[in-house]
Amino acid sequence: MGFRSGFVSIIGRPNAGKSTLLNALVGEKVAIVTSKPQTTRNRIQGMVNVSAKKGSSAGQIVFIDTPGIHRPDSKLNRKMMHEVHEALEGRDLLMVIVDAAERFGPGDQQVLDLVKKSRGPVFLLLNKIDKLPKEKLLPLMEQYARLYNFQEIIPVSATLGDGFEVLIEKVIRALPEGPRYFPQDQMTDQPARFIAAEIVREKVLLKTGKELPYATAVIMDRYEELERLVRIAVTIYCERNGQKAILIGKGGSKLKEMGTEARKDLERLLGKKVFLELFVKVKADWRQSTTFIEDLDWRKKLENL
Ligand SMILES: Nc1nc2c(ncn2[C@@H]2O[C@H](COP(=O)(O)OP(=O)(O)OP(=O)(O)O)[C@@H](O)[C@H]2O)c(=O)[nH]1
Ligand SMILES: [Mg+2]
Repeated sequence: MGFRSGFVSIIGRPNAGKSTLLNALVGEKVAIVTSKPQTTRNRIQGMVNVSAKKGSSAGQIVFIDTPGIHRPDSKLNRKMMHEVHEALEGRDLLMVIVDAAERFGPGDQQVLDLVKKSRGPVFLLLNKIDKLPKEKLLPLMEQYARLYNFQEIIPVSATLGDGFEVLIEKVIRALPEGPRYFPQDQMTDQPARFIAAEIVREKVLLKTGKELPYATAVIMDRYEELERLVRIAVTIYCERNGQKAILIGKGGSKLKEMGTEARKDLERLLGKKVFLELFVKVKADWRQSTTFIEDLDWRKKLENL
């Protein structure tokens, strides 16, 4: 059997576990994860290289993580949904992921409606089965089988890695023969400086309350790789002065906390010492600004160089 390869888009509701799954499959943190919905804002590719086994071919799977499917109410949200639609085009396989521990609701229906409009094979992943009583799994699989003609329904736990072997095997089998699209040691298509900005955003999301995550964006001002050190300066944007005060905290304590955690992650990721500077700025209504939102998109930025 020849080498197989292809692009596999992962779509689903916010918080279903798309990014957790991507990271676990790739074996490296290429996408940020938090318990807050709408964490992911751009589509992210993660590569998985598979070696040949008895009865199955070797291959390379390019998984594409996407923002959670939701009804957009701002330019930022529209841009996020645009990223989902981009991932629905030109891929070899679609993988829908649902939180098996949650009831099927209007959000899931919205996902299903999108799936029905798409062409090609579709897998359904029932994620978070670690949270589901065992006897509920089979009825749930039957319930989903009635909703759509999924090519496969695979129960997984993205956090425990349950079901991964079956998943990889079935994905490889569903892909066409093709080339290795990326070098074997490349894990993601994102530039390091974009991942660095994302890591800072993750800390902001983790360290702040309910409303702030949606109102914050992180822009890389400086990324300078020296021999032993990487110098990074980023600005965290928010929409109001009150939010700025929360982000900075008493005597700068919150900002310092976020900076320390981000720096530790970055040093691990980059394998070098990191000198990280954080700034906070207010930019009213940035979520409605087309130019600002384009500035957040590294693909657009690379095109404009
Ligand atoms: N118990 C359990 N929790 C999980 C599993 N997979 C993901 N989670 C948790 O679910 C939450 C959301 O995970 P994400 O990977 O950020 O979800 P997402 O679908 O990428 O979310 P958005 O980017 O906001 O659309 C996090 O708190 C994860 O730790 C799983 O298999 N089991
Ligand atoms: Mg995500």
